[in-house]
Amino acid sequence: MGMREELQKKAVSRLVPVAGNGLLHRREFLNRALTFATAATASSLVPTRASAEALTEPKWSLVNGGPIPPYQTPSKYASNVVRTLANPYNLPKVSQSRTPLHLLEGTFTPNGVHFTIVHAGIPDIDPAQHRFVIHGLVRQALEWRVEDLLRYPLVSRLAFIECGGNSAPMFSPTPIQANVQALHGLVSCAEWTGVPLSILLEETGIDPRAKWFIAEGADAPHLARSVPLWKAHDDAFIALYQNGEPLMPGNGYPMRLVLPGFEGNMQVKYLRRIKLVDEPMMSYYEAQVYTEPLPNGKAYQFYFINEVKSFITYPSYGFKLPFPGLYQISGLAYSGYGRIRRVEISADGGKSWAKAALDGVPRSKAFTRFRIPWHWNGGPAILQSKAVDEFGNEQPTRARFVAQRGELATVPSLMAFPNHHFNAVMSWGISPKGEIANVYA
Ligand SMILES: Nc1nc2c(c(=O)[nH]1)N[C@H]1C(S)=C(S)[C@@H](COP(=O)(O)O)O[C@H]1N2
Ligand SMILES: [Mo]
Repeated sequence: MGMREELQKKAVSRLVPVAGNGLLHRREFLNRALTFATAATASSLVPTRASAEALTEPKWSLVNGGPIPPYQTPSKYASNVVRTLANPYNLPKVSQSRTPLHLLEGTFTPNGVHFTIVHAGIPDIDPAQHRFVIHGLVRQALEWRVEDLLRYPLVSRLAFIECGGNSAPMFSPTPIQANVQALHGLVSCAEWTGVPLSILLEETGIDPRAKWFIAEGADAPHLARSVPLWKAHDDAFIALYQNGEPLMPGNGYPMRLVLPGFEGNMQVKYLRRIKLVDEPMMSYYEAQVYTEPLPNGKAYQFYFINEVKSFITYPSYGFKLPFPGLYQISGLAYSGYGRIRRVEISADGGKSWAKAALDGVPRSKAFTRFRIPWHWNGGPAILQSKAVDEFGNEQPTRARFVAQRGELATVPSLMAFPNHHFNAVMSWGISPKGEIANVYA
């Protein structure tokens, strides 16, 4: 046994599993600092003895560095942390780009890699000429320019946005081997800043007959969706900033509707008008595309809320565990209803569960990062995460989900969305070689 293995073996022998197949207590590392302070011999869980090389000056520390660009982009060594494009040649059809969630940490999605879906390309909107109108069943129709909106009290909040078609490959009858980005990359989370819609509606006045509002974008598809009016009184807002800077062109510049927790398609970008109406308009995207086909041949209409969901981002398909030992499981959980209350992790395909540590204070309708240490003994394992939100909504098993919502008869293409709103428990199978596969458990 090498020195590395010996050091790690010594450290691992002190770890106490809390659930089957090597799951460790979520506070193992914090507790360890206490218990190990009194231990006679040093032992590290990720061990390498300090080498002479590590104590030598590296070459970049001996010369002047490069210039500062006006707008910085990631290190060239992190050039793999990019979106994947479904329509790279910008053919006149829908374009999707997926967030590399398996290469990110924390809970904010950087603006450069926030997922984007546009149904007819990214419009080139001059903010000085853009007008936003509220009309229909109001006392008085009003319009605003960007500079007008900026004179209102702005609010900032975290919110995830998820396309209803995210995770659609999970409806496949057999598991599709693809990474987190390909399977679940149509969700991102940002801090959005803007003006509450309720404030603007106070100014236009609301006709009591109004029950819905239709939001429409200024881009070519004139994407329009009906939103129940209660959402305007609740937490809908017109966002102008994304993670502190003006909205990105792909995410709605100069303004978009944010409907925290609602399906991405309703969060109309390039927002041009909101019309108050007494009934939904049954637009293409709500009557045809984003309805929910059910096994009995009927469809679930007006499926607005993205339900409680989680997935493990590491380890996941595409990574390989190099040797048995200690690993940190990490992933994302979120619910369109509110806060994440807890996330449970299994390493034995759902037979036993342990609570993951939640990073920071879970925020409503936003990403929550979960983590738990795991000692992989080199045998087969199935990793799963199951999130529960503050209202007790729990992610269903895939079997239960599919019984209610159906699955596809044939393996779909990764880009097709033949069904929507998949939120069941996901499973990563680990082979004794350390290879990771999408499995149904
Ligand atoms: N005006 C307009 N709004 C739009 C779209 C669009 O093509 N045009 N795409 C919708 C879809 S399908 C989704 S999933 C979300 C994606 O938001 P994002 O691109 O900011 O991630 O925007 C929605 N709003
Ligand atoms: Mo979407």
